[in-house]
Parts: sequence; C-alpha cells; structure tokens
Amino acid sequence: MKLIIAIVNNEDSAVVSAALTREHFTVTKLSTTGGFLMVGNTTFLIGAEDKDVPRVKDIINKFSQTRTHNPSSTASFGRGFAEGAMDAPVTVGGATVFVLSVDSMDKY
Ligand code: 2BA
Repeated sequence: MKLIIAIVNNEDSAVVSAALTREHFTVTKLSTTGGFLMVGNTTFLIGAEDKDVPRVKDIINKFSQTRTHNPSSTASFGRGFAEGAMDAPVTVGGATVFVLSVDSMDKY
C-alpha cells in the first residue's frame, strides 16, 4: 500500500477531489500554505493499493493546471517576498506529488 501526498492549487482542488472520489478513491483534504509564496493550497492524503497509484497520479495530473502567480495580484509575505524575489511572476504547479510506502493501515 502507498500513501500519496499531493499538493494541489486551491483552484483545482474541488475538481481533483470529485474526480478521485468518483473513481472510488478515498481522500483527505488539508488546507495548507506554500512556504515560498505563502499562498493557500490543498494537500490531499490518499491511501491506495500499489496497483492504483498510476491511476491516482493520472487523475491528479489531468485536473491540475500550471499557473503563473503574479506577485502584484496577491499579498505575499513569505520568504520569497522577504528576499525581494517576488518581483517576477512565479510558475506554480500543476501538482506536486509524493508517494510513500505504508507499513500498515488500520481503522478502529
Ligand atoms: P510554494 O512553496 O508557495 O511555491 C510556489 C512556487 O514558487 C513553486 O511552485 C515554485 O515555482 C516556486 N518556488 C518554491 N520554492 C522556491 C524557491 N526556494 N526558490 C525559487 N522558487 C521557488 P511548485 O514547485 O509548483 O510548488 C507549489 C507548491 O507545492 C509549493 O508552494 C509548496 O506548497 C508545494 N511544494 C512544492 N515542492 C515541494 C517540496 N519539495 N516539498 C514540500 N512542498 C513542496
């Protein structure tokens, strides 16, 4: 079994969530914040059988768009801003996906 951790743009999170649940994957959504831009994003936790990992990744990839973050359009107070790195537009995403091996999963 694997634990998939996927960091998704907030604007894509609803459609990603809907697509995953429609295909009977179970997901947990966390409200998170990127450390560089200090802009909100969504982190999905998805427990999945090894054989299903490619399908989960395909769905996330299909519904996650790459966007350009214009620093002047949003208040940003992160490290990048502090270092004066926020003058130029920043390309964000699609999604950032980690796949971790799971020793066990129990429900009590
Ligand atoms: P943020 O940390 O807010 O980063 C937003 C975007 O800023 C990144 O897009 C990247 O293009 C740029 N960026 C991030 N750190 C940078 C740095 N130290 N120097 C220059 N540019 C930098 P993405 O790579 O698509 O990442 C989107 C979000 O995914 C990140 O938001 C963060 O929340 C998460 N993420 C990405 N890579 C990660 C990693 N290795 N570990 C943990 N979280 C990660």
